[in-house]
Amino acid sequence: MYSKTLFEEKMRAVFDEYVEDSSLKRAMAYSLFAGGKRFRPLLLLSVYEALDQSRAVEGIALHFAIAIECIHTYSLIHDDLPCMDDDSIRRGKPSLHKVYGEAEALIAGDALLNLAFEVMSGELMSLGEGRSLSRALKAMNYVVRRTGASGMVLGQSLDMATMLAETELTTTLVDRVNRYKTGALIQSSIGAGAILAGVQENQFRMVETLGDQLGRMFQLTDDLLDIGDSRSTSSYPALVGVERTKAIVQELALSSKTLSRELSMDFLVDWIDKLLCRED
Ligand code: GRG
Repeated sequence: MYSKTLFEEKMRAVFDEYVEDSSLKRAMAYSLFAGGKRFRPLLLLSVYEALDQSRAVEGIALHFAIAIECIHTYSLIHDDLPCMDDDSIRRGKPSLHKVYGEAEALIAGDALLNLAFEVMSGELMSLGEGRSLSRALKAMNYVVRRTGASGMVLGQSLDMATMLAETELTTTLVDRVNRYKTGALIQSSIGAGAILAGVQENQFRMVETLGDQLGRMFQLTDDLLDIGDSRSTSSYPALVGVERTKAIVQELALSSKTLSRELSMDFLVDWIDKLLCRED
């Protein structure tokens, strides 16, 4: 199983291989290697490892995991910009735009998104015609779709609208924002790992449900950590209270543990327990 350190070493090597030296590269690296839990890429890799004993496309899975972290990092860089959430600290350091300026931060985010496509498609080209290629294409399509206008980017747009108070807040709306903004990328990670491992269609539907539950849990635990942040008006605790939010998290933990066991992803039971007591 990949450790965070090993994943970061591999990501550094791929980053250096794909990106030529420039001040843009330094800006991208500032955010990409600023720390972070690497939860999503390690999720993708662990799901792949749990479901594919043959490890036939392990190298592809690694490149997809790196792509997911690039997409996650671009979304954080853009989210921190003054025109969005306006955050000056990210991963314990000044946000990228505070150091490199808004224009360069915007561009570095764009470049990380492109890099994700480059790293995924570059690996596809190394595959001959066959089952592995069709799985990898399907996984790439899944990641790209779930992080775009039918996924994470849509979630950000919905969230911006709620922050501008253009829409009345309801739990249904907040759930929708959470599902897209946070859940879709987590679903992409678990889904891509499962597709690369070759899961069957009926099993994949369960994987998507599990991704959705993990995404909701991740966002709600984040909301609970952020209580007191006056900008978090669209958070669940602000809407239904802390106790009710904690109860929902427990329900999600229970059902996602059951689903993990059914899908032979027992390692997730431990991860879910860690998520329940996360501090960052
Ligand atoms: C700008 C298109 C676009 C999308 C932004 C991810 C996102 C959508 C916004 C970030 C704001 C936020 C609080 C999102 C909820 C998801 C979340 C908790 C992100 C932080 O992820 P962690 O905790 O961060 O995994 P690290 O630094 O550990 O990688």
